[in-house]
Amino acid sequence: MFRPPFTTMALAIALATAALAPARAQVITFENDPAGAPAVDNASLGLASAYAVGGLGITFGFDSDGNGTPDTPAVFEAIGNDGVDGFAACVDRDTASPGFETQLGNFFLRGTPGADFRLLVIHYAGGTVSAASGEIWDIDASLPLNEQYRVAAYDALGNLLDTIDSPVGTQDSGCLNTELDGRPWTFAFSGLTPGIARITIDFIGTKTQGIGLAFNNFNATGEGAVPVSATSWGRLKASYR
Ligand SMILES: [Ca+2]
Ligand SMILES: [Ca+2]
Ligand SMILES: [Ca+2]
Ligand SMILES: [Ca+2]
Repeated sequence: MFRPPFTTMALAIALATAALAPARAQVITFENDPAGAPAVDNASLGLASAYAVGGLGITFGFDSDGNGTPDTPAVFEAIGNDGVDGFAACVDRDTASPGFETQLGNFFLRGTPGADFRLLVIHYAGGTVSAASGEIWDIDASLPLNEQYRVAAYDALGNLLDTIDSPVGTQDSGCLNTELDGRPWTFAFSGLTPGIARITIDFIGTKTQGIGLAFNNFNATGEGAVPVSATSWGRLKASYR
C-alpha cells in the first residue's frame, strides 16, 4: 500500500516519542518544580519538597553545618547572566558550551555561591534504587586552585556503597579551557546492593572561595539518560512540516 511520506515520518516521530517517554519521566531536569510548575530563577527548592519518581520521593538540600541533616535549600537557577548565577563559562554565565545547550535546558540546581557548600544531600523516601546518575557542570579552576567533587552513595543504614570522584579542573574558567568549562560531567552508579537511599556531593577541590555547584539531569533510578527537551521536539516536528 502506498504510504505518503508525511504519514511515515509522523509514525516514526510517534514511535520515537513513545520509546523515549519512560526514560524522560525518570530524569529530574529541574525545568519544573516538584509540583510540575515551571522553575523560577533563584527560587528555593524546599527541603521537604519531593520529586515523585515511581513510588519514590526524592528531596535535595545542603547540609552546610555537617551534622548530617540538610539545612539549606538548593536553588533553581536560570541559564544566562541574571545577577546571581551558578557558574561562569566562555559564552556567558550559566551558559552551556556549544552543543550542550539542550542537555542543560533552561534551568539547573545550584547552591548559594561563595564558600564551600559542604554537602548536597539527595534523599530517597519510599524505597531504594540500584542505579542513579547526574551531572555536575563547569568543573574548572582558578589556578593554582582547582575544583573537584566527590559523589557518594549510601544505603538505608548509612553504609557507604560506592564513591565516584570527578576529574580535577586543571584549567582556568573561560574560552581557553578545553576541559569542562560550560560542560557536564556525568556520574553514574549501577548495580549497588542493598540499594541507594542517599547520595551526597562534596566539594574536594583546593579552592576556598568562589565555589559553586551546578547540578542537572538527575536520573534517580538509572544511568545516563539525557532528556530531549520539548523545545527540540517542537523544532524537530516543525522541520518536517
Ligand atoms: Ca535542566
Ligand atoms: Ca539567577
Ligand atoms: Ca543565571
Ligand atoms: Ca567555568
